[in-house]
Amino acid sequence: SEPNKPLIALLGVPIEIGASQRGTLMGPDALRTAGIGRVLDQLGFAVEDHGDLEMTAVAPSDGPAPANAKFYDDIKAWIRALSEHAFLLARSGAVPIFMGGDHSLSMGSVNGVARYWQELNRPLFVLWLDAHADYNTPDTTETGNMHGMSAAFLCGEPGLDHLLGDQPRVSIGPDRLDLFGIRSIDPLEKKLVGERPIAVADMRAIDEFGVGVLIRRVIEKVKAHNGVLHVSFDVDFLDPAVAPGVGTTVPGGATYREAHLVMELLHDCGLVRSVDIVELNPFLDERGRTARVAVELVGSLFGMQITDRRTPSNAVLPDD
Ligand code: EXY
Ligand code: MN
Ligand code: MN
Ligand code: MN
Repeated sequence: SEPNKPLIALLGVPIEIGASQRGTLMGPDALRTAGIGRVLDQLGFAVEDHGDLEMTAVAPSDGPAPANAKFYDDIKAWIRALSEHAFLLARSGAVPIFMGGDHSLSMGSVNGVARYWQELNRPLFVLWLDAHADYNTPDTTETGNMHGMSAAFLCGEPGLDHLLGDQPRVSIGPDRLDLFGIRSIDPLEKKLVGERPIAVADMRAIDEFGVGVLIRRVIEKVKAHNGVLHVSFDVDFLDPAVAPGVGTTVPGGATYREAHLVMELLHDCGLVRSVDIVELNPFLDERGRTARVAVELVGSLFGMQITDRRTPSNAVLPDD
């Protein structure tokens, strides 16, 4: 890559067994076809595409798979390989963009980058853009699909304790998770979230306060802790009318402009150091429409602006 151009590392993670619907294994290539590399290159980044995560041989089963965690042994292999790779990419100084693949991949991507930031003693915060809380454990899940357990695992909840094997598990803790766009949560999952210090901006909060105020609050919190931000962008955060190509659609999601404003504000804050783009299912998409919207949103996250006019945060948030 050319000198002094900020470096972005693309890594495809073609996993689908964490989801209920097959098809997210085609997500990475759909994002490539929709031009994710070209958009980032045009924004001035040096873009390295590392291809798709290669599957390493599964470690011999180190204990019985937990009940109610479908395809646990296979997902274990993905997560262990991805966590190691994510750690190395973060340590290389690149901004890694993990292209899914279903949301179970975040158990590896976030764990890996969190391991790097822990070495630098910088707290890692996670913004979870999603219709779902993904805060189930094997004990609370109604489906056994592990893409619904990622946030809980990353916050240190029990039930998947051997998932990473001998790799360090770096829990971010519930106080560093922001659930944003939630509109579908299971009863036991809702109870568990309610018992934890998790910041939740559900769709009602977004309707009442607007994404501008709510995202600024997330940014101010990260700044106050001298932290860095990982954006875990589940494409089903968007309204199904905008993003039909996902396996678990829920009506009443973010509009096209709400999603762009989220990304534009995140770009302006300069704190985003890694990204997941997950749950894109080209098999359910309509002529690549969802893949294209996802790539446009990544463009906004990395600096595509309408008029390059920035609004200072104090223009919106009341002075304390
Ligand atoms: N809460 C449901 C479950 O646990 O199966 C649905 C989870 C959907 C997960 C997608 C990735 O956001
Ligand atoms: Mn590589
Ligand atoms: Mn999700
Ligand atoms: Mn979701």
